[in-house]
Amino acid sequence: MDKINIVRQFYEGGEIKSIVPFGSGHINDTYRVTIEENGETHNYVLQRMNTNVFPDPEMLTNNATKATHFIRKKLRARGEDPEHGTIRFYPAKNGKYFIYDDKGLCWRFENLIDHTVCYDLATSPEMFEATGVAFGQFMADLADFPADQLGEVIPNFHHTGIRFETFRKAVEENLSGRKNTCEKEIAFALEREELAWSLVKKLQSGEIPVRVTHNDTKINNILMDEKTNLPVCIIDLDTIMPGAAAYDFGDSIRFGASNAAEDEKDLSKVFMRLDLFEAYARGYLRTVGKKLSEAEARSLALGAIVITYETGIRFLGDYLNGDTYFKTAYPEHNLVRARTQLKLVEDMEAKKSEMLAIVEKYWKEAQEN
Ligand code: GN1
Ligand code: MG
Repeated sequence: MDKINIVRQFYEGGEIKSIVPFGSGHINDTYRVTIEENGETHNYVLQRMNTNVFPDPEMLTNNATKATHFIRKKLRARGEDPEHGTIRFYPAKNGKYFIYDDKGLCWRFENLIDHTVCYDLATSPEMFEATGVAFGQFMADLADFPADQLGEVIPNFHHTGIRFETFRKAVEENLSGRKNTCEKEIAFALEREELAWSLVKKLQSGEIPVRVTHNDTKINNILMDEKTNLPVCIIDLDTIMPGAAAYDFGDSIRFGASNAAEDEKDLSKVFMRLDLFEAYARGYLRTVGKKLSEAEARSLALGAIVITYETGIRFLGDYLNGDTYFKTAYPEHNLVRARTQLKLVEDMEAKKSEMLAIVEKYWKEAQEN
């Protein structure tokens, strides 16, 4: 079945003008579909889901449609436009939100909100602060979402302790035979086992609460208005699951407060910008700070280090396994990604007291308002 026929399973109207690769995801294959209808041109997203990573598309689409439905109600209550603030998935002719084609590949189709763009890096502190507001609002909107309605699409997704064990196994097995090319990085990662368990322990002891979280809060998972560069809509709801605020906050910092791309080869360019950290923390804590305990607020700074470490050992583990999980554009891609993450961990460790002071400042400010 070609892509036009696949689109037609979901959408019958108009004339399909183009279907082109879109976005920078590491897991699914994403295409932008342009359709001309009644003299207007609209864009849509066609996605081939990676069923090795997401083996249960039914659960996946269930989670995403339930969460968007819930958020739409919140937007309506605030007088905001629900069609603008959330993605809408289209049911296929089979009545489900996904189809399998004749090759057994799994597809879904959704709208792409007009006049929006995605960024891989924050272009200004103002933009990043607004991103903090958007993800803060997202968590606040889902605060009363019944977590038991969400399937765990990828079990233990941000259980960094289990991620560490998986990484240690990848080192031991050395399936790719590449271990000798990354001894320094492996040693750096193995030395930090304690970090892997730090947030997990806080969750297990109840020091910080379990919340419904996005779990992939990269800045490129927000559609920005093409004119104002301000957030319009949070996308990629594939990993909405119970989790911790610290992981979501931290993942935004890992990706968006870095001075360079996730796969920058020149490590001298890779460090965390404190001005961007502060901008995000301000936006986020001014939005949800009042709902967080002091311990939870303090865990946000640790969250940035832990999720960066987790992402680093996932990339390095995949490199050692022979690149079976993340898409790569060249043989060392996962190693290059792992190096940026571990460099960021080192840099954040050095800046930890400043990060803590910033979150405390905005958390306290939020309690007074
Ligand atoms: C993957 O495909 P993408 O870019 O949305 C990964 C995230 C990682 C991210 C690293 C399901 O997300 O967990 O943080 O790459 N998603 C999954 O950039 O594993
Ligand atoms: Mg994702």
